[in-house]
Amino acid sequence: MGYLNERLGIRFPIFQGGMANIATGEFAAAISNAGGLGIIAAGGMTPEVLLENIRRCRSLTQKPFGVNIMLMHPAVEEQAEIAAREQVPVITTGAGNPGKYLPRWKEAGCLVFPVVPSVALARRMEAAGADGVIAEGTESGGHVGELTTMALVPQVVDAVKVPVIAAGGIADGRQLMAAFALGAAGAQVGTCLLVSEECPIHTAYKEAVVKAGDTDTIVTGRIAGVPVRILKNKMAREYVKREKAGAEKLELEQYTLGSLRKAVFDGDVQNGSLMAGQVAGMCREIRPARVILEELWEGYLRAKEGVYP
Ligand code: TUI
Repeated sequence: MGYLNERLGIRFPIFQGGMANIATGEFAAAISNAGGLGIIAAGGMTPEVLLENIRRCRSLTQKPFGVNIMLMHPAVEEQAEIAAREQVPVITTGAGNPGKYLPRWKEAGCLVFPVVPSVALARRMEAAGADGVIAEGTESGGHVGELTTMALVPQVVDAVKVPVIAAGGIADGRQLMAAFALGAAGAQVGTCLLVSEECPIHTAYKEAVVKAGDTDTIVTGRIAGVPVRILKNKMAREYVKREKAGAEKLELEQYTLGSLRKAVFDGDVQNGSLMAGQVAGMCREIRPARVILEELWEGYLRAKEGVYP
């Protein structure tokens, strides 16, 4: 048993990524029951809905689970307080610096793992009392930083003493092995779980991930300061065209407003924002979450013995 498994009471040292508007209490429970750490994404939920999802998750699993707080959310203060009051076992954060919430979460007994895109934020989070950090490379889907997982993870590992979880570009056993080789204590995965049977996104979104190739993602919003990796489609091409033509940030925001929900709930694969990482090209089948996680782990064990793939 590794350090993270023991500390958290999970079978595999694998976190499920936040995934706003996607990761419900039911989905998080399915991932926890499959041996990973399921995580409810507060992004896209009102505080009341977050509370319902935490209760639903608890009713569906005896295993530990987490809540991801997306720090750009307008109701972030209330969500942060709900996570503390409910004493959720693990809190992860994304898209900002959660420093002001850390004392409250620690007082409530939660284990806190902020996503960090840089060494500087990793150091600050360790000093503020984080239990570990998630070093997420730009290969990830959704809101991304600049550095790749390969460059970021070892630099964060060298800079902090707390455990580092690698994220971005991990979908099979070879990549998990590589994450451990870089000094990570575990991995966080999102894209490979988008194609799980339990994932509540529209089938058309899942099929678009299954069909995607290696070069089929693009980062929109770099100029507006909100870089988001999505599958290439009509919406992505139009966004990038407007961005290059010097469109106002407000116009771009209005254009993307609600586009993630269009993809997730309506299955609109042309006008929706289909967030996915660069490993979409390796996610070829829709399978139960348990099978995906077990294969990831067994692939790692084989890779460790020098058997590829
Ligand atoms: O947060 C994510 N991925 C996400 S959030 C999301 S919802 C959304 N939708 C549209 C626009 C924006 C968000 C979809 N995917 N990953 C974790 C992550 N955190 N990536 C990058 C960061 C990050 C960036 C800057 C974390 C901290 C940070 O710090 C800035 C500071 O204040 O120091």
